[in-house]
Amino acid sequence: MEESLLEDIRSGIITGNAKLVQEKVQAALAAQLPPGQILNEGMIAAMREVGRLYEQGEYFVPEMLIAARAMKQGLALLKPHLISANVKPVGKVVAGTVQGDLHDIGKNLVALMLEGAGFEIFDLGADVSPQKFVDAVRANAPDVVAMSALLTTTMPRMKDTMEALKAVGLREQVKVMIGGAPVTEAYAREIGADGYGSDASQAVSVARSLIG
Ligand code: B1M
Repeated sequence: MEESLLEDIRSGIITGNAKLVQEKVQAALAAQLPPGQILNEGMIAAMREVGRLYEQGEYFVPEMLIAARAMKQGLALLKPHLISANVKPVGKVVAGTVQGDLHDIGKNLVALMLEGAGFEIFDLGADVSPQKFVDAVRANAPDVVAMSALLTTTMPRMKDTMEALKAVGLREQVKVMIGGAPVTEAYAREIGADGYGSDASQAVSVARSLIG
C-alpha cells in the first residue's frame, strides 16, 4: 500500500500528471506516511529519474517542465506538514537561485525546511542577480544568505554575488551558504563561502551552525 502510493507519486511526477500527484500525496498523508518519506522516496526520487531520462535523450525541456509543475503542486500539499507551527524565528535568511538559473525546486525545499526550523525567510526567487542579493541584504539584515545553483554554468554567479556583497562592505555582516546539485563542499571552500549543504535537511543544520 505504502510502496504503491509512493510509486504512483513517482510516476505522476515523471509523466507530469499533476492531478495524480495531488491525489496520491493526499492519500499518502491520509495513510499517515511520514511527509519526509513522501518527499524523499516519492518526489525527489522521481525528479532524479526525470534528470536521468533527460540525460539519456528520452526527455526534453518540455517534459522536465511539466514534471517540475507536477512536483510543485504536490509540494504545496506537503508544505504545511513539513513546517511545524508556532516556531519562534531563530534567524533571518535571504534565499535565491543565482542569476541565469531558473531551477527553483531545490531552493524552495531548502527555504521550506529552514522555515520549518524556525528561520524567517526572504525568498528572492530564481535568476537573482548579485545586485538583487545585495539590495535584499541591505533591506533585511539577514544572518545568512543562501544561494542555490543547478547549472555548472551558473555556479560562478555565487562568487560574483559574494564579491558584490564585499564591494559594498556587507560581506562581513552575513554568513553565506551555498548548495545545489553541481555544488560541492570543495567548491564552497574554493570561493570562500561559509557553509555548504548537500540537501535541504543538511542546509538546516548548516544554517543553525552558522548562526551559532
Ligand atoms: Co534543468 N538541468 N535545465 N530544468 N533540470 C538539470 C539541473 C540537469 C542536471 C539535467 C541533466 O542534464 N541531467 C542539467 C544541468 C547540467 C549541468 O549544468 N551540469 C539541466 C539543464 C542542462 C537545463 C537547461 C540548460 C536545458 C536546456 O534548456 N537545454 C535549462 C536551463 C534553464 C536555466 O536555468 N537557465 C534547464 C531547464 C529546466 C526546467 C526549467 C525545464 C526545469 C526547472 C523547473 C524549476 O525548477 N522550476 C528543469 C529541471 C526540472 C531539471 C531536473 C530534471 C530536476 C531539478 C530538480 O528540481 N531536482 C535536473 C536534473 C537533476 O537534478 N537530476 C535538471 C529536484 C530538487 C529537489 O533537487 O534542485 O538538486 P535539487 O535540490 C536539492 C539539493 O541540490 C540541495 O537541496 C535540495 C533538496 O535536497 N540544494 C541545496 C539545492 N539548493 C541548495 C542550497 C543550499 C543547500 C542545499 O544552501 C543554500
